[in-house]
Amino acid sequence: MSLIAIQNYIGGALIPPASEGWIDNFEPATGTVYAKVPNSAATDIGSAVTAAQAAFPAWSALTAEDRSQRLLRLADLIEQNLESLAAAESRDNGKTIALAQSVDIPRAAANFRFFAKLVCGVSSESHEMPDAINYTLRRPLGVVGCISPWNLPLYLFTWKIAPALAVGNCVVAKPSEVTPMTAFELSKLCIEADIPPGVLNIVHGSGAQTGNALIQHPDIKAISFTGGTATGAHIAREVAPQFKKLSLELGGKNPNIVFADCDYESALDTTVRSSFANQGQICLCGSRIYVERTLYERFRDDLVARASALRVGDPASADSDLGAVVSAAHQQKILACIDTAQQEGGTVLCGGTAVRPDGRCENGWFVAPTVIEGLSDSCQTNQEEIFGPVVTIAPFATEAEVMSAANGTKYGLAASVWTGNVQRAHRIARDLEAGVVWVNCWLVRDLRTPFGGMKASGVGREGGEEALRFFTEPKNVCIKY
Ligand code: TXE
Repeated sequence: MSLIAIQNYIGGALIPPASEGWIDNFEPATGTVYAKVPNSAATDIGSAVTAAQAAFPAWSALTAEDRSQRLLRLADLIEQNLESLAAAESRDNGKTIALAQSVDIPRAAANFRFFAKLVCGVSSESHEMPDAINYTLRRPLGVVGCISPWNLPLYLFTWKIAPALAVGNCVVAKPSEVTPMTAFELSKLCIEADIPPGVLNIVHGSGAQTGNALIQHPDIKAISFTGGTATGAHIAREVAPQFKKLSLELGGKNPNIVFADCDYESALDTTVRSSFANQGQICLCGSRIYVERTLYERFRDDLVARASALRVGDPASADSDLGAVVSAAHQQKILACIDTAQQEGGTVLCGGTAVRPDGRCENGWFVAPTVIEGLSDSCQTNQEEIFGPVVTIAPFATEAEVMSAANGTKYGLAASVWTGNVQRAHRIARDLEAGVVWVNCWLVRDLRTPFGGMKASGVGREGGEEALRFFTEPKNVCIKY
Protein backbone atom coordinates (compact mmCIF):
# COMPACT_ATOMS: atom_id res chain seq x y z
CA MET A 1 0.00 0.00 0.00
CA SER A 2 1.47 3.35 -0.96
CA LEU A 3 1.60 5.97 1.75
CA ILE A 4 -0.44 9.15 1.58
CA ALA A 5 2.04 12.03 1.19
CA ILE A 6 0.72 14.99 3.14
CA GLN A 7 1.60 18.32 1.55
CA ASN A 8 2.16 21.77 2.93
CA TYR A 9 -0.32 24.45 1.91
CA ILE A 10 1.65 27.58 1.08
CA GLY A 11 0.59 30.52 -1.07
CA GLY A 12 -2.61 28.69 -2.06
CA ALA A 13 -0.80 25.60 -3.40
CA LEU A 14 -0.21 22.11 -2.03
CA ILE A 15 3.52 21.56 -2.10
CA PRO A 16 6.11 19.17 -0.60
CA PRO A 17 8.69 20.43 1.88
CA ALA A 18 11.72 22.11 0.31
CA SER A 19 14.18 19.79 1.99
CA GLU A 20 12.34 16.48 1.38
CA GLY A 21 12.35 15.61 5.10
CA TRP A 22 9.42 13.41 6.16
CA ILE A 23 7.97 11.95 9.37
CA ASP A 24 5.97 8.69 9.58
CA ASN A 25 2.29 9.15 10.33
CA PHE A 26 0.67 6.27 12.22
CA GLU A 27 -2.84 4.91 12.57
CA PRO A 28 -3.02 4.42 16.37
CA ALA A 29 -5.70 1.73 16.18
CA THR A 30 -3.48 -0.59 14.15
CA GLY A 31 -0.01 0.71 14.96
CA THR A 32 0.84 0.98 11.26
CA VAL A 33 2.29 3.81 9.20
CA TYR A 34 -0.21 5.00 6.60
CA ALA A 35 1.02 8.44 5.59
CA LYS A 36 4.11 10.60 5.63
CA VAL A 37 4.18 14.13 6.96
CA PRO A 38 6.56 16.85 5.76
CA ASN A 39 9.12 17.73 8.41
CA SER A 40 9.31 21.30 7.17
CA ALA A 41 12.33 23.45 7.80
CA ALA A 42 12.88 27.16 8.34
CA THR A 43 12.86 27.70 4.55
CA ASP A 44 9.29 26.35 4.33
CA ILE A 45 8.19 28.56 7.21
CA GLY A 46 9.94 31.47 5.46
CA SER A 47 8.00 30.79 2.23
CA ALA A 48 4.75 30.63 4.17
CA VAL A 49 5.44 33.92 5.95
CA THR A 50 6.33 35.58 2.63
CA ALA A 51 3.08 34.32 1.10
CA ALA A 52 1.11 35.50 4.12
CA GLN A 53 2.72 38.95 4.02
CA ALA A 54 1.85 39.26 0.34
CA ALA A 55 -1.78 38.34 1.04
CA PHE A 56 -2.18 40.57 4.09
CA PRO A 57 -2.87 43.99 2.50
CA ALA A 58 -5.81 42.74 0.41
CA TRP A 59 -7.23 40.39 3.07
CA SER A 60 -7.09 42.97 5.84
CA ALA A 61 -8.66 45.59 3.56
CA LEU A 62 -11.75 43.45 2.88
CA THR A 63 -14.82 44.33 4.88
CA ALA A 64 -15.59 42.09 7.82
CA GLU A 65 -18.63 40.88 5.85
CA ASP A 66 -16.47 39.86 2.89
CA ARG A 67 -14.07 37.92 5.07
CA SER A 68 -17.01 36.45 6.92
CA GLN A 69 -18.53 35.14 3.67
CA ARG A 70 -15.32 33.26 2.82
CA LEU A 71 -15.15 31.70 6.27
CA LEU A 72 -18.81 30.71 6.18
CA ARG A 73 -18.16 28.96 2.88
CA LEU A 74 -15.36 27.04 4.56
CA ALA A 75 -17.72 26.10 7.40
CA ASP A 76 -20.25 24.84 4.82
CA LEU A 77 -17.60 22.71 3.15
CA ILE A 78 -16.52 21.20 6.45
CA GLU A 79 -20.13 20.28 7.15
CA GLN A 80 -20.60 18.84 3.66
CA ASN A 81 -17.51 16.67 4.22
CA LEU A 82 -18.37 15.70 7.78
CA GLU A 83 -18.27 11.96 7.23
CA SER A 84 -14.94 11.81 5.42
CA LEU A 85 -13.34 14.30 7.82
CA ALA A 86 -14.59 12.32 10.82
CA ALA A 87 -13.23 9.10 9.34
CA ALA A 88 -9.88 10.80 8.69
CA GLU A 89 -9.75 12.22 12.21
CA SER A 90 -10.57 8.85 13.73
CA ARG A 91 -7.94 7.05 11.67
CA ASP A 92 -5.28 9.65 12.43
CA ASN A 93 -5.93 10.12 16.16
CA GLY A 94 -7.47 6.85 17.35
CA LYS A 95 -10.67 8.50 18.64
CA THR A 96 -13.96 6.83 17.80
CA ILE A 97 -15.63 7.85 14.57
CA ALA A 98 -18.77 8.51 16.59
CA LEU A 99 -16.95 11.14 18.66
CA ALA A 100 -15.32 12.74 15.62
CA GLN A 101 -18.73 12.88 13.91
CA SER A 102 -20.59 14.30 16.87
CA VAL A 103 -17.95 16.60 18.38
CA ASP A 104 -14.70 17.25 16.54
CA ILE A 105 -15.84 17.98 13.02
CA PRO A 106 -19.11 19.81 13.83
CA ARG A 107 -17.12 21.96 16.23
CA ALA A 108 -14.52 22.77 13.54
CA ALA A 109 -17.32 24.06 11.30
CA ALA A 110 -18.87 25.90 14.26
CA ASN A 111 -15.56 27.64 14.97
CA PHE A 112 -15.51 29.22 11.51
CA ARG A 113 -19.22 30.01 11.60
CA PHE A 114 -19.07 31.53 15.06
CA PHE A 115 -16.13 33.88 14.43
CA ALA A 116 -17.36 34.75 10.93
CA LYS A 117 -20.57 36.03 12.51
CA LEU A 118 -19.02 37.56 15.59
CA VAL A 119 -16.62 39.74 13.63
CA CYS A 120 -19.48 41.40 11.77
CA GLY A 121 -20.92 42.72 15.01
CA VAL A 122 -17.89 44.10 16.81
CA SER A 123 -17.73 47.66 18.04
CA SER A 124 -15.01 49.53 19.85
CA GLU A 125 -14.92 51.77 22.89
CA SER A 126 -14.81 55.53 23.03
CA HIS A 127 -13.82 57.64 26.03
CA GLU A 128 -15.05 61.20 26.10
CA MET A 129 -13.27 64.10 27.84
CA PRO A 130 -14.55 67.66 28.26
CA ASP A 131 -12.40 68.88 25.38
CA ALA A 132 -11.57 65.75 23.41
CA ILE A 133 -12.78 62.30 22.42
CA ASN A 134 -10.78 59.10 22.37
CA TYR A 135 -11.73 56.08 20.40
CA THR A 136 -10.10 52.69 20.13
CA LEU A 137 -9.19 51.32 16.74
CA ARG A 138 -8.48 47.62 16.56
CA ARG A 139 -6.27 46.63 13.68
CA PRO A 140 -5.14 43.13 12.67
CA LEU A 141 -1.59 42.27 13.68
CA GLY A 142 -0.30 41.06 10.31
CA VAL A 143 1.01 37.50 10.06
CA VAL A 144 0.35 35.33 13.09
CA GLY A 145 1.36 31.79 14.05
CA CYS A 146 -1.00 29.10 15.36
CA ILE A 147 0.32 25.85 16.85
CA SER A 148 -2.07 23.10 17.86
CA PRO A 149 -1.93 19.67 19.54
CA TRP A 150 -3.03 16.16 18.62
CA ASN A 151 -5.91 15.50 21.01
CA LEU A 152 -8.66 17.46 19.21
CA PRO A 153 -6.84 18.03 15.93
CA LEU A 154 -9.19 19.92 13.61
CA TYR A 155 -11.28 21.30 16.47
CA LEU A 156 -8.37 23.11 18.15
CA PHE A 157 -6.63 24.02 14.88
CA THR A 158 -9.70 25.89 13.65
CA TRP A 159 -10.39 27.40 17.09
CA LYS A 160 -7.23 29.47 16.58
CA ILE A 161 -7.30 30.03 12.84
CA ALA A 162 -10.91 31.21 12.63
CA PRO A 163 -10.64 34.31 14.88
CA ALA A 164 -7.20 35.19 13.49
CA LEU A 165 -8.53 35.24 9.93
CA ALA A 166 -11.86 36.82 10.79
CA VAL A 167 -10.25 40.02 12.07
CA GLY A 168 -8.00 40.29 9.02
CA ASN A 169 -4.72 38.58 9.89
CA CYS A 170 -2.96 36.12 7.65
CA VAL A 171 -1.91 32.90 9.30
CA VAL A 172 0.91 30.40 9.27
CA ALA A 173 -0.40 27.38 11.15
CA LYS A 174 1.32 24.21 12.30
CA PRO A 175 -0.86 21.28 13.32
CA SER A 176 0.57 18.51 15.47
CA GLU A 177 2.88 16.24 13.48
CA VAL A 178 1.18 13.34 15.29
CA THR A 179 -2.25 14.13 13.76
CA PRO A 180 -1.77 16.17 10.58
CA MET A 181 -4.40 14.61 8.33
CA THR A 182 -7.47 16.78 8.84
CA ALA A 183 -5.38 19.96 8.58
CA PHE A 184 -4.24 18.63 5.19
CA GLU A 185 -7.89 18.00 4.26
CA LEU A 186 -8.72 21.53 5.42
CA SER A 187 -6.12 22.95 3.05
CA LYS A 188 -7.92 21.27 0.14
CA LEU A 189 -11.21 22.78 1.33
CA CYS A 190 -9.58 26.24 1.52
CA ILE A 191 -8.75 25.93 -2.17
CA GLU A 192 -12.33 24.87 -2.91
CA ALA A 193 -13.67 27.77 -0.82
CA ASP A 194 -11.55 30.30 -2.74
CA ILE A 195 -9.72 31.49 0.32
CA PRO A 196 -7.20 33.84 -1.34
CA PRO A 197 -3.70 32.33 -1.69
CA GLY A 198 -1.44 33.09 1.26
CA VAL A 199 -4.25 34.06 3.67
CA LEU A 200 -3.92 30.71 5.45
CA ASN A 201 -0.75 28.66 5.17
CA ILE A 202 -0.43 25.23 6.78
CA VAL A 203 3.10 24.03 7.35
CA HIS A 204 3.59 20.54 8.72
CA GLY A 205 6.44 19.22 10.81
CA SER A 206 7.89 18.48 14.20
CA GLY A 207 7.79 20.90 17.09
CA ALA A 208 11.57 20.90 17.40
CA GLN A 209 12.11 21.85 13.76
CA THR A 210 9.02 23.42 12.19
CA GLY A 211 7.47 24.73 15.41
CA ASN A 212 10.71 26.34 16.50
CA ALA A 213 11.19 27.95 13.09
CA LEU A 214 7.69 29.40 13.33
CA ILE A 215 8.08 30.90 16.79
CA GLN A 216 11.51 32.29 15.89
CA HIS A 217 10.45 33.97 12.66
CA PRO A 218 10.87 37.72 13.12
CA ASP A 219 7.84 38.64 11.01
CA ILE A 220 5.36 36.56 13.01
CA LYS A 221 3.54 39.02 15.26
CA ALA A 222 1.76 36.65 17.62
CA ILE A 223 1.77 33.00 18.63
CA SER A 224 -1.33 31.18 19.74
CA PHE A 225 -0.35 27.81 21.20
CA THR A 226 -2.18 24.85 22.70
CA GLY A 227 -0.18 21.91 23.99
CA GLY A 228 1.92 20.66 26.85
CA THR A 229 3.00 22.91 29.72
CA ALA A 230 6.72 22.21 29.15
CA THR A 231 6.42 23.21 25.49
CA GLY A 232 4.49 26.33 26.53
CA ALA A 233 7.30 27.30 28.89
CA HIS A 234 9.85 26.86 26.09
CA ILE A 235 7.79 28.98 23.71
CA ALA A 236 7.32 31.69 26.34
CA ARG A 237 11.10 31.87 26.86
CA GLU A 238 11.78 32.12 23.14
CA VAL A 239 9.05 34.56 22.27
CA ALA A 240 9.30 37.02 25.17
CA PRO A 241 12.46 38.84 24.00
CA GLN A 242 10.93 39.16 20.53
CA PHE A 243 7.89 41.00 21.99
CA LYS A 244 5.40 38.82 20.16
CA LYS A 245 1.91 38.56 21.57
CA LEU A 246 1.47 35.14 23.15
CA SER A 247 -1.51 33.03 24.11
CA LEU A 248 -0.84 29.72 25.87
CA GLU A 249 -3.44 27.03 26.51
CA LEU A 250 -1.63 24.31 28.44
CA GLY A 251 -2.29 21.24 30.53
CA GLY A 252 -4.62 20.64 33.43
CA LYS A 253 -5.13 18.42 36.47
CA ASN A 254 -8.77 19.14 36.87
CA PRO A 255 -10.75 18.29 40.01
CA ASN A 256 -14.31 16.90 40.01
CA ILE A 257 -15.90 17.69 43.35
CA VAL A 258 -18.97 15.62 44.18
CA PHE A 259 -21.07 16.56 47.23
CA ALA A 260 -23.56 14.16 48.80
CA ASP A 261 -26.45 16.51 47.91
CA CYS A 262 -25.81 16.25 44.15
CA ASP A 263 -28.10 14.81 41.51
CA TYR A 264 -26.50 11.39 41.75
CA GLU A 265 -27.23 9.90 38.35
CA SER A 266 -26.25 13.03 36.54
CA ALA A 267 -23.01 13.35 38.52
CA LEU A 268 -22.13 9.73 37.85
CA ASP A 269 -22.97 9.77 34.13
CA THR A 270 -21.03 12.95 33.56
CA THR A 271 -18.06 11.82 35.62
CA VAL A 272 -17.75 8.73 33.44
CA ARG A 273 -17.68 11.03 30.41
CA SER A 274 -15.37 13.64 31.90
CA SER A 275 -12.93 10.91 32.92
CA PHE A 276 -12.78 8.84 29.76
CA ALA A 277 -14.06 10.84 26.77
CA ASN A 278 -11.50 10.82 23.96
CA GLN A 279 -9.53 8.29 26.05
CA GLY A 280 -9.07 11.02 28.68
CA GLN A 281 -7.05 13.06 26.20
CA ILE A 282 -8.89 16.36 26.63
CA CYS A 283 -7.22 19.08 28.63
CA LEU A 284 -10.62 19.65 30.32
CA CYS A 285 -11.08 16.05 31.46
CA GLY A 286 -11.48 15.69 35.22
CA SER A 287 -8.64 13.56 36.54
CA ARG A 288 -8.97 13.92 40.33
CA ILE A 289 -12.37 12.91 41.64
CA TYR A 290 -13.22 14.01 45.18
CA VAL A 291 -16.41 12.60 46.69
CA GLU A 292 -17.99 13.63 49.99
CA ARG A 293 -17.33 10.86 52.49
CA THR A 294 -20.98 9.92 53.09
CA LEU A 295 -21.42 9.20 49.38
CA TYR A 296 -17.95 7.91 48.69
CA GLU A 297 -18.28 4.13 48.62
CA ARG A 298 -21.47 4.10 46.59
CA PHE A 299 -20.11 6.55 44.03
CA ARG A 300 -16.72 4.81 43.80
CA ASP A 301 -18.26 1.39 43.27
CA ASP A 302 -20.69 2.66 40.65
CA LEU A 303 -17.93 4.56 38.85
CA VAL A 304 -15.73 1.47 38.78
CA ALA A 305 -18.62 -0.63 37.49
CA ARG A 306 -19.37 1.90 34.77
CA ALA A 307 -15.70 2.28 33.80
CA SER A 308 -15.26 -1.50 33.64
CA ALA A 309 -18.25 -1.78 31.33
CA LEU A 310 -16.84 0.66 28.76
CA ARG A 311 -15.86 -1.12 25.56
CA VAL A 312 -12.37 -0.38 24.31
CA GLY A 313 -11.69 -1.28 20.70
CA ASP A 314 -11.71 -0.41 17.02
CA PRO A 315 -12.53 3.31 16.78
CA ALA A 316 -14.28 2.67 13.49
CA SER A 317 -16.80 0.37 15.21
CA ALA A 318 -20.05 1.72 16.61
CA ASP A 319 -19.60 -0.80 19.45
CA SER A 320 -16.54 0.95 20.88
CA ASP A 321 -16.85 3.53 23.64
CA LEU A 322 -13.11 4.23 23.73
CA GLY A 323 -10.67 4.04 20.84
CA ALA A 324 -6.88 4.02 20.83
CA VAL A 325 -4.59 6.52 22.53
CA VAL A 326 -2.65 8.66 20.13
CA SER A 327 0.76 7.01 19.90
CA ALA A 328 2.96 4.19 21.16
CA ALA A 329 4.98 6.71 23.14
CA HIS A 330 1.85 8.11 24.74
CA GLN A 331 0.57 4.64 25.60
CA GLN A 332 3.90 3.92 27.29
CA LYS A 333 3.71 7.23 29.17
CA ILE A 334 0.21 6.43 30.46
CA LEU A 335 1.19 2.91 31.53
CA ALA A 336 4.29 4.28 33.28
CA CYS A 337 2.07 6.77 35.16
CA ILE A 338 -0.11 3.86 36.34
CA ASP A 339 3.04 2.07 37.57
CA THR A 340 4.09 5.18 39.42
CA ALA A 341 0.65 5.42 41.03
CA GLN A 342 1.03 1.88 42.34
CA GLN A 343 4.51 2.59 43.63
CA GLU A 344 3.05 5.59 45.41
CA GLY A 345 0.66 3.27 47.22
CA GLY A 346 -2.38 3.58 44.97
CA THR A 347 -4.78 0.69 44.43
CA VAL A 348 -5.96 0.14 40.85
CA LEU A 349 -9.71 -0.49 41.15
CA CYS A 350 -10.20 -1.19 37.44
CA GLY A 351 -8.15 -1.10 34.26
CA GLY A 352 -4.49 -0.39 34.76
CA THR A 353 -3.30 -2.22 31.67
CA ALA A 354 -2.99 -2.01 27.90
CA VAL A 355 -5.84 -3.57 25.93
CA ARG A 356 -5.22 -5.76 22.89
CA PRO A 357 -8.41 -6.07 20.83
CA ASP A 358 -8.85 -9.00 18.46
CA GLY A 359 -8.58 -8.58 14.73
CA ARG A 360 -7.34 -5.58 12.80
CA CYS A 361 -6.55 -3.60 15.97
CA GLU A 362 -4.43 -6.22 17.74
CA ASN A 363 -1.29 -4.10 17.38
CA GLY A 364 -2.98 -0.81 18.23
CA TRP A 365 -2.35 1.36 21.26
CA PHE A 366 -5.22 0.95 23.70
CA VAL A 367 -5.48 1.51 27.46
CA ALA A 368 -8.28 0.27 29.73
CA PRO A 369 -10.25 2.91 31.67
CA THR A 370 -8.48 3.09 34.99
CA VAL A 371 -9.62 4.25 38.43
CA ILE A 372 -7.07 4.50 41.24
CA GLU A 373 -7.72 4.96 44.96
CA GLY A 374 -5.64 5.52 48.06
CA LEU A 375 -3.24 8.24 46.97
CA SER A 376 -2.18 11.41 48.77
CA ASP A 377 -2.94 14.80 47.24
CA SER A 378 0.75 15.61 46.99
CA CYS A 379 1.90 12.50 45.12
CA GLN A 380 3.04 12.73 41.51
CA THR A 381 -0.08 10.96 40.23
CA ASN A 382 -2.27 13.69 41.71
CA GLN A 383 0.06 16.51 40.68
CA GLU A 384 1.11 15.78 37.09
CA GLU A 385 -1.04 15.58 33.99
CA ILE A 386 -1.39 12.02 32.68
CA PHE A 387 -3.64 12.80 29.70
CA GLY A 388 -5.06 9.32 29.37
CA PRO A 389 -8.05 7.27 30.62
CA VAL A 390 -6.81 7.36 34.20
CA VAL A 391 -8.46 9.04 37.19
CA THR A 392 -7.90 9.01 40.91
CA ILE A 393 -10.70 9.01 43.46
CA ALA A 394 -10.64 10.07 47.11
CA PRO A 395 -13.13 10.93 49.86
CA PHE A 396 -13.36 14.30 51.61
CA ALA A 397 -15.03 15.40 54.81
CA THR A 398 -15.36 19.18 54.58
CA GLU A 399 -15.60 21.90 51.98
CA ALA A 400 -12.40 23.48 53.28
CA GLU A 401 -10.52 20.21 52.93
CA VAL A 402 -11.64 19.59 49.37
CA MET A 403 -10.95 23.17 48.31
CA SER A 404 -7.41 22.91 49.57
CA ALA A 405 -6.90 19.66 47.65
CA ALA A 406 -8.60 20.97 44.51
CA ASN A 407 -6.41 24.08 44.41
CA GLY A 408 -3.29 22.21 45.49
CA THR A 409 -1.65 21.65 42.12
CA LYS A 410 0.37 23.91 39.84
CA TYR A 411 -2.45 23.75 37.26
CA GLY A 412 -5.63 25.80 37.06
CA LEU A 413 -7.57 24.98 33.93
CA ALA A 414 -11.01 23.58 34.72
CA ALA A 415 -13.08 22.09 37.51
CA SER A 416 -16.49 20.59 37.90
CA VAL A 417 -18.62 20.76 41.01
CA TRP A 418 -21.68 18.65 41.81
CA THR A 419 -24.05 19.95 44.46
CA GLY A 420 -27.68 20.88 45.00
CA ASN A 421 -26.70 23.74 47.30
CA VAL A 422 -26.72 26.96 45.33
CA GLN A 423 -24.78 29.05 47.85
CA ARG A 424 -22.07 26.46 48.03
CA ALA A 425 -21.91 26.23 44.24
CA HIS A 426 -21.30 29.97 43.93
CA ARG A 427 -18.82 30.02 46.79
CA ILE A 428 -16.77 27.18 45.38
CA ALA A 429 -16.89 28.57 41.85
CA ARG A 430 -15.54 31.85 43.21
CA ASP A 431 -12.71 30.23 45.15
CA LEU A 432 -11.52 27.55 42.75
CA GLU A 433 -8.27 28.38 41.00
CA ALA A 434 -9.49 27.44 37.53
CA GLY A 435 -10.25 29.33 34.34
CA VAL A 436 -13.44 27.34 33.75
CA VAL A 437 -15.78 26.04 36.47
CA TRP A 438 -18.70 23.82 35.58
CA VAL A 439 -21.46 23.39 38.14
CA ASN A 440 -23.60 20.28 37.71
CA CYS A 441 -22.28 19.79 34.20
CA TRP A 442 -19.08 19.34 32.21
CA LEU A 443 -17.88 20.52 28.81
CA VAL A 444 -20.93 22.66 28.20
CA ARG A 445 -19.37 25.19 25.88
CA ASP A 446 -20.61 28.58 24.77
CA LEU A 447 -18.08 29.92 22.25
CA ARG A 448 -18.63 33.50 23.46
CA THR A 449 -17.16 32.82 26.90
CA PRO A 450 -13.51 33.35 27.91
CA PHE A 451 -11.61 30.08 27.72
CA GLY A 452 -8.22 29.32 29.25
CA GLY A 453 -6.34 28.54 32.40
CA MET A 454 -4.51 30.12 35.28
CA LYS A 455 -1.20 29.13 36.90
CA ALA A 456 0.68 26.51 34.82
CA SER A 457 -2.41 25.96 32.65
CA GLY A 458 -1.71 29.00 30.55
CA VAL A 459 -1.66 32.68 29.91
CA GLY A 460 -4.43 34.60 28.20
CA ARG A 461 -7.90 33.61 27.13
CA GLU A 462 -9.41 32.37 23.89
CA GLY A 463 -13.05 32.42 22.85
CA GLY A 464 -15.47 35.14 21.81
CA GLU A 465 -14.22 38.69 21.96
CA GLU A 466 -11.15 37.62 23.95
CA ALA A 467 -9.86 35.92 20.81
CA LEU A 468 -10.68 38.92 18.63
CA ARG A 469 -8.82 41.14 21.09
CA PHE A 470 -5.81 38.84 21.11
CA PHE A 471 -5.53 38.88 17.35
CA THR A 472 -5.79 42.69 17.06
CA GLU A 473 -3.71 45.62 18.23
CA PRO A 474 -5.71 48.34 19.99
CA LYS A 475 -4.81 51.90 19.12
CA ASN A 476 -6.15 54.93 20.94
CA VAL A 477 -7.00 57.89 18.72
CA CYS A 478 -7.52 61.18 20.58
CA ILE A 479 -9.28 64.03 18.78
CA LYS A 480 -9.43 67.49 20.30
CA TYR A 481 -12.82 69.14 19.95
O1 TXE B 1 2.66 18.09 23.26
P1 TXE B 1 3.49 19.26 22.64
P2 TXE B 1 3.04 16.55 23.31
C1 TXE B 1 0.04 17.55 27.32
C2 TXE B 1 -0.19 16.12 27.72
C3 TXE B 1 0.81 15.39 26.92
C4 TXE B 1 1.96 16.37 26.98
C5 TXE B 1 2.94 16.25 25.87
O2 TXE B 1 0.07 15.95 29.08
O3 TXE B 1 1.16 14.16 27.48
O4 TXE B 1 1.36 17.62 26.89
O5 TXE B 1 2.29 16.14 24.63
C6 TXE B 1 4.34 21.70 18.95
N1 TXE B 1 8.23 25.01 19.31
N2 TXE B 1 -0.84 18.00 26.26
O6 TXE B 1 4.48 16.33 23.51
O7 TXE B 1 4.85 18.81 22.30
C7 TXE B 1 4.03 20.29 18.53
O8 TXE B 1 4.62 20.01 17.28
C8 TXE B 1 7.05 25.15 18.73
C9 TXE B 1 -1.91 18.84 26.68
O9 TXE B 1 2.47 15.90 22.15
O10 TXE B 1 3.29 20.42 23.53
C10 TXE B 1 2.53 20.34 18.49
O11 TXE B 1 2.08 20.97 17.30
N3 TXE B 1 6.11 24.19 18.71
C11 TXE B 1 -2.63 19.42 25.59
C12 TXE B 1 2.20 21.23 19.69
O12 TXE B 1 3.39 21.95 19.96
C13 TXE B 1 6.38 23.04 19.34
C14 TXE B 1 -2.65 18.83 24.27
C15 TXE B 1 1.80 20.48 20.97
O13 TXE B 1 2.75 19.49 21.25
C16 TXE B 1 7.60 22.84 19.98
C17 TXE B 1 -1.49 18.03 23.97
C18 TXE B 1 8.56 23.88 19.95
N4 TXE B 1 9.75 23.77 20.54
C19 TXE B 1 -0.65 17.63 24.97
N5 TXE B 1 7.60 21.61 20.53
C20 TXE B 1 -3.75 20.35 25.87
N6 TXE B 1 -3.56 21.31 26.75
O14 TXE B 1 -4.80 20.23 25.28
C21 TXE B 1 6.41 21.05 20.23
N7 TXE B 1 5.68 21.91 19.49
